[in-house]
Amino acid sequence: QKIAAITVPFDLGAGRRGASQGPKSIMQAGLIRSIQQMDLTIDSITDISLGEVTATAIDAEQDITNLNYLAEVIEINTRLSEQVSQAAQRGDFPLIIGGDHSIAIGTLAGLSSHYTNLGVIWIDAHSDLNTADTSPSGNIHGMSLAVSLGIGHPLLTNMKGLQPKLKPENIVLIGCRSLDEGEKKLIRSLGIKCFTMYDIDRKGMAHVMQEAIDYLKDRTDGLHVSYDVDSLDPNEAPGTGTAVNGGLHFREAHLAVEMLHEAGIVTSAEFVEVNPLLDVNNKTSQLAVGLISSLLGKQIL
Ligand code: DIR
Ligand code: MN
Ligand code: MN
Ligand code: MN
Repeated sequence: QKIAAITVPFDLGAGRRGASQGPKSIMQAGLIRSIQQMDLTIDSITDISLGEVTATAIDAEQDITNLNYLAEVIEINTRLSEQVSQAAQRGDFPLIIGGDHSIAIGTLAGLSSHYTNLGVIWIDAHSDLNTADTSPSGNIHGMSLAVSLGIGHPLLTNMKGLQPKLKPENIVLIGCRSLDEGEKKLIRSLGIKCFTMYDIDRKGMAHVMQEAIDYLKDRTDGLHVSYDVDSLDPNEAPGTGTAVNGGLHFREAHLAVEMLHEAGIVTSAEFVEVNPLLDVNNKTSQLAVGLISSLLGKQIL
């Protein structure tokens, strides 16, 4: 299968700048070389630019309180969703490189029409299930999963028409350790499957991933992996905007994607929130190259 790489140098969904330099830095860390060494074919590399942003899509009637850079987030995600949809249509494996996590809105909008039961594994210290009403920051990267469930501002949830893009029972959260009150309520009320750091400590990553895979494999007809590098411990991934202590270790983080590859059920992936401005010796970009390669099938032996 061919890989359609899509780079999204966008960071206005986050509270601090720098994730826009993620794609360039991950490329410089050798992503393409690493993929080619596995005898995989990269069909195309498409860079999504923000382009000209007019606020005309947002009319004066609409309440945009606590939605930072809404017009820009809509613009980039609309462009991204188009490219992701075309890649999926061609039968390629869409590989999206962010950028902050708000770009999951466009990725999932682009994917959803190609599946009747799209599954998502959301690996993240956060759950990104806020709305403008529950968000402590107004940063849309903390809202992208809620938006994909059809919960949030209509200009976001209505992207590409059909909504919601995901069903709550087709989502698995992995690595959570920083949840806002509204997010906790939503996880409970929708019954979203959630493996927190507690569960990972208690059961081990291998057990957790096997449960997640078994849970998703029969109920879904496609599986998207949305990998926020802040799921890792800040010692492993210092180059990210909202680092939280007590995260995944290097080996747990790799085991997760190795097991996903082995399961053979992944149909698309995105890696987000690498912020080179906060990084130490490009450690986080190099880590991202390793994680992406492992997801695509890189093995030690
Ligand atoms: C926080 C942080 N829950 C917010 N979210 C982040 O602003 O909504 N998501 N950093 O990745
Ligand atoms: Mn996130
Ligand atoms: Mn996060
Ligand atoms: Mn493998």
